Amino acid sequence: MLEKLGDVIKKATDKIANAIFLDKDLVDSIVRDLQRALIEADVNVALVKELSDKIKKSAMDERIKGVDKKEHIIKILHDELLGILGEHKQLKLESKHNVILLLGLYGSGKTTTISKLGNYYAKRGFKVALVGLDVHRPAAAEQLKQLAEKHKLNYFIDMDEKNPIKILKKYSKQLKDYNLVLIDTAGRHTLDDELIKEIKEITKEAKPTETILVLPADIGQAAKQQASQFKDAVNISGVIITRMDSTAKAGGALTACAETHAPVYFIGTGEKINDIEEFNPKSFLSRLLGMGDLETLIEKIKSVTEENSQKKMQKNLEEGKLTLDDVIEQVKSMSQLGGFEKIKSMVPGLSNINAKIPEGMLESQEAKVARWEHIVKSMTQEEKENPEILEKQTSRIARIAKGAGVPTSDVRSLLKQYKMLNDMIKSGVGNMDMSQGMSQKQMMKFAKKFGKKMRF
Ligand SMILES: Nc1nc2c(ncn2[C@@H]2O[C@H](COP(=O)(O)OP(=O)(O)O)[C@@H](O)[C@H]2O)c(=O)[nH]1
Ligand SMILES: [Mg+2]
Repeated sequence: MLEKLGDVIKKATDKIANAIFLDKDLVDSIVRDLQRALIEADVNVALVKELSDKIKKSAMDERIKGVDKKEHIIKILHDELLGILGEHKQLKLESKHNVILLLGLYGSGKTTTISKLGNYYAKRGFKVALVGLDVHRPAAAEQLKQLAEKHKLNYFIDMDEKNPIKILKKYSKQLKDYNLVLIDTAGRHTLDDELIKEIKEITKEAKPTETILVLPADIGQAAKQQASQFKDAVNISGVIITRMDSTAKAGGALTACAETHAPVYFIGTGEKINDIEEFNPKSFLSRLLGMGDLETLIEKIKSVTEENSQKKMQKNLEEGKLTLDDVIEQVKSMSQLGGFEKIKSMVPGLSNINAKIPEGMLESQEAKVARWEHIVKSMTQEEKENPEILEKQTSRIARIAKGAGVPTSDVRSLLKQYKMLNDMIKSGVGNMDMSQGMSQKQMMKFAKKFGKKMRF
């Protein structure tokens, strides 16, 4: 997702940071690279020009000199990029009853997003109901049903009813028992009068607390026109951008929404149920710049791990100390999170390490994790909490292996995994100022230490 743009911005900041003389030629060449990459990401030319002018102006500002100047330019670049990404606004949810209506054209990702949102909020304790009002395509209700059943979400559909208002009326009483009602609607090829009429009728009946437009990222800056059209016709409160993973034009879609002042609540980053995240321009930018983002990682971990182990792991992550249970939980969650590659881009510093996990490797982890769970069960409480004490303790390791019915090499491999993740968390997250990212020096040290070891 926007990797190329991220690379160019990273390179630009490196060039600024490493320059001995920050002369006009250098600034011009950096700005040219940035312009090209931003336009490739489909960001509006006028926005790009504004951003470049500001960078050039601050670079040539004679009042700021030396290191201050470098910092100043990087800060301007950061702030300008943040500016074009828009404000951070979250979906407003009351504890009692919320009705969220999802709108959008054909194939924008409404139904997929409904199930992702349902799953996301069910994991956060909401009692969720999905309602299918796409009455025009016969397969639509079936798709919603399948997704809901797969992810154990309650759903309300009526395959024989062609009037969405009647469906709403039919279930209105039952839906009162849910504190989050997510409504899937029909799309069209364009926003025509018929669609507007239908949406207005549904709105009148359902009284949504939030009306969200679903936009696919691949339409790029055309998102601006679509967002404003929908905004004019039916009062939308925010946007969800889907398919961020499958296009280089996502920059256009994001900045277009900011231009129309339509807050982006969530972004869809893949086809799987957990491929959705709250859009926070600041963390998005940090990731784009390769600074990593602990907040988002923790958010993701939250949605795929059990409620009570979450808090503990979050605390442990923040304190830079993992337990063996956390390690097992983490490896288990990885495949659900979208693999190590995805996690890597979220942990500060890790994104710069060239440690690739071979594809399919994570799938073969399940059996291993099961053995690890046996191993942990064979440990004493003290050993569980401080696995360090097992280092070089051959007899203890043999005892644990025997208890778990596994070879000692398995115990050692778990201990190694534990040590690696723990060290990684400690040096990658623990001592870092999140707003600054890692320094070049820290990064090199880190990469040297872990680059080769990053194997499971
Ligand atoms: N890669 C990717 N595909 C997505 C994402 N969201 C939706 N899709 C796909 O987009 C297609 C259309 O989605 P659907 O939910 O049926 O759209 P709808 O017509 O608006 O309900 C499906 O093939 C989805 O799997 C996403 O975030 N990433
Ligand atoms: Mg649909």
